[in-house]
This record gives sequence, structure tokens and C-alpha cells, in this order.
Amino acid sequence: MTKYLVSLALLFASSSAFAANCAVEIEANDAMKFNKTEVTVDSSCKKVTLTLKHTGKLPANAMGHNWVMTSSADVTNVASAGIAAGLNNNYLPAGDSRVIAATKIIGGGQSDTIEIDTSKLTKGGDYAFFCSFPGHWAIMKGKVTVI
Ligand SMILES: [Cu+2]
Repeated sequence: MTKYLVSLALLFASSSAFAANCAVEIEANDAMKFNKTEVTVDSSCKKVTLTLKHTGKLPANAMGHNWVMTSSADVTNVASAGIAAGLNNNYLPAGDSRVIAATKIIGGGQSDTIEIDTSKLTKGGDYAFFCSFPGHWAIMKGKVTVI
């Protein structure tokens, strides 16, 4: 019986380690929408890979999207500052320490993959994601949950 319980415990331990999700995918489209309103980042992964796919057809200068992660409190200020930075800077201020992670701006049919360093994150912290293309962030935003 004891032997049975030990092997059962090992089974649970290994299956929970296997369940760590270190890769996240999110899509954006020509209707100015992400396909998710929440992204979960598992801090048991040293790095979480995030891939943004633009499933639309419109070019980056008309309907470009990126995926930007900041604390929830910084969304408005970073998005506003990003407008002046322009498309060549992915609509983000250069070297802005408020930006925790960000893909580049992509157009329809393109994708971009980044790594999120989880050592900088706090479990249960108040994080958000948004698209910094001018005018998009009011609609294109969501919650990042760090577990
Ligand atoms: Cu966008």
C-alpha cells in the first residue's frame, strides 16, 4: 500500500511538471481584435515563449499589431508615449523600462515570437497586455496572469 502511494505521488509530481506551459500563442486580426482577453504566464518556466500571429491581410502600416506587456498601471502612459515613437520603433518608446516584453509590430500573415523572462515577474501581480498601434489599445488589451 505504501509503495502504491509513493508511486502515485511520483506520478502526480511528474505530471504537474509536464503540465508547465512555457509557450503561449495569441492571434490578432483585421477586425482589430486579439483572440484572447487573458494570457497566463507560468513562472515555473524560466522563459515563456510568446508568439503573436496576425491572421488578417492588411499591412502593418494600416492594421499593424504588437503584443506589449506592462503592469496594468502603465498601459495608458506607455500606449500614449508609443504613438510618437512611430511605426519604425514599433510604436513604443525606445528602451522604456515599463515595457516588460513586446513583440514587433506585424502585418497580416506575419508572426513574431519573443521570450518573456519570468524572473522579473511577481506571481499574482497586476499585469496587462495591449497593442500599441495608435488607437488600438483601448480595445486590444487584456490581462496577464502570472502563476
Ligand atoms: Cu493593433
